[in-house]
Amino acid sequence: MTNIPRTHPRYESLKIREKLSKGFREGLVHETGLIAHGRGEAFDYLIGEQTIPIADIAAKTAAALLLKSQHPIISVNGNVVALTVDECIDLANSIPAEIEVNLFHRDIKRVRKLVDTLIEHGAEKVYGLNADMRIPGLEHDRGWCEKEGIYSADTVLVPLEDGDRCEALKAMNKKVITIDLNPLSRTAQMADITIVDNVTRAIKNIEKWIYRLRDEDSAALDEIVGSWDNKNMLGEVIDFISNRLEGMYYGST
Ligand code: PTJ
Repeated sequence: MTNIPRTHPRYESLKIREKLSKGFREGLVHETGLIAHGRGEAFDYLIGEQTIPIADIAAKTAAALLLKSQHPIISVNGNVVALTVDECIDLANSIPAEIEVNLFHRDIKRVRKLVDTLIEHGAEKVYGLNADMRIPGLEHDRGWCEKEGIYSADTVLVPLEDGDRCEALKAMNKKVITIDLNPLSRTAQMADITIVDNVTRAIKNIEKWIYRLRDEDSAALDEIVGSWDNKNMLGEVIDFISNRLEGMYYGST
């Protein structure tokens, strides 16, 4: 690992890159995961590498929905495990929810490595190795999932998702929460709740809200979820980025 001084202005961003490249060398991250990260990083730059206020409200709404759910699942891929293995386990324990490894570029060796990594870090049960069902309408291997896991879940948290799978999960009447730095992506547009934030901040933030909301009654949670308007929120993110760029270019008024 390169020794990056804490004083470096891009310290956090460079540390995230290091984690991902380590994950790639260890066989957790698919090679295209590095490219996908670059796209996310560009959007993170545009929002100022911070959790913007609307993303915090999205995380709160996601927490309310997860607490309301009967069978919530956190679906993880290579990038998510490489960047946030401990955060995902803590979040799963706090809800409680279960975890399933579900890959875009499915490869059983990588699934096994990811499951083993999650178990080594303390996850009790991880689905994904015994995929016995298919998500209807999804071609190729990324449609495989476990009957007791994603297949029977009522809510799926899918960070860094591809739009097709998000759409197919919704067609199965599941609620889909995603974390995607790109507010223009098809996933961001398709999900019930989109958290436009870096997965490295968002997972911890959802957990913060789980602890804050866990004693609320069902009606209060329903109200939080019911007042969410995902399309409107995406518009707010675009406005946030536009205003920020305008301020940077013309100077703030
Ligand atoms: O491990 P696998 O086989 O499941 O593959 C994972 C990748 C990420 C390669 C696969 O799911 C993929 O190709 O994803 P996409 O379609 O490129 O979408 C990734 C989305 O995540 C893009 O919209 C990026 O902007 C966004 N993104 C990338 N890094 C982050 C992110 N969003 C939040 N936090 C990040 N760190």
